[in-house]
Amino acid sequence: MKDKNISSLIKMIDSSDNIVFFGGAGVSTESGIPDFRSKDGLYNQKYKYPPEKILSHTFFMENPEEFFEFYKLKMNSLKYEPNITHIKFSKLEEKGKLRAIITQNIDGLHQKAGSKNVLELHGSIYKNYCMNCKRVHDAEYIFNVKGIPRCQRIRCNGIVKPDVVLYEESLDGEVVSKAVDAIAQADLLIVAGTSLTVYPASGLINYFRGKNLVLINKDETELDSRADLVINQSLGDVFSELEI
Ligand code: CNA
Repeated sequence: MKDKNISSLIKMIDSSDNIVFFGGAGVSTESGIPDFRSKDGLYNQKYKYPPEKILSHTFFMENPEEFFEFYKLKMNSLKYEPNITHIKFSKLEEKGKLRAIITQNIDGLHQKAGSKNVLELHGSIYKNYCMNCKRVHDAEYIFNVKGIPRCQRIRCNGIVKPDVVLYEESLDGEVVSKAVDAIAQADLLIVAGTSLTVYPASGLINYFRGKNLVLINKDETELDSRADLVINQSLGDVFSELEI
């Protein structure tokens, strides 16, 4: 017999065709990519500087060499594959039940699982632009080149910056506006695998006016008291129970 909370989630999913999913780093931990704040997360590993400092705009501008050393070592998710949670959300979209995935992740795993309408609040490792001439470079080049990635256009030599939102940088207005619209129109919002501590991304949940707000996370979050259903389990355990 299924767990009571999981049965409630399944009922909510069955009765909705306007689901929006809002996720964070916890969605990809079961693919092997560490999150930030879990006990095995990046914030609990030792570096010369705290990760939030290295991943800031100021640090990038002042110490690009050290930034890229960290970025290439810790943010390279090219070899990872989608897990059961990515796959189930892709299927929900295919069936016409899910309208949008709003993710704080930069790993591209939702798209790798086949999802189409993915709003990446914090950008993606797959987009990289020369800061000088704007030429696009692929992620393989960034992660495999030695030292600071430089523009491959002849005589340009600009630094190629990953299009990921660093601390101190603002989110893309168009992506935010699409995310707000999707959340405001949803009747079921599933929030999962996020500590909800990174702003302004986590504030977007305040736009939800629909019927059911579900929070799925291993740890408690500040929004638990506002949710109609809270499931403190691993996402893999929850979504492997969903038959789609
Ligand atoms: P976070 O602050 O690290 O929180 C992750 C949350 O997920 C924690 O509360 C965990 O308890 C929970 N969690 C971890 N694994 C699971 C699991 N298997 N099942 C259920 N819950 C789980 O990460 P947030 O996303 O909240 O913070 C936002 C940052 C993290 C964004 O800027 C991301 O870009 C950044 N980030 C992204 C990736 C990625 O792209 N995969 C990896 C690491 C960090």
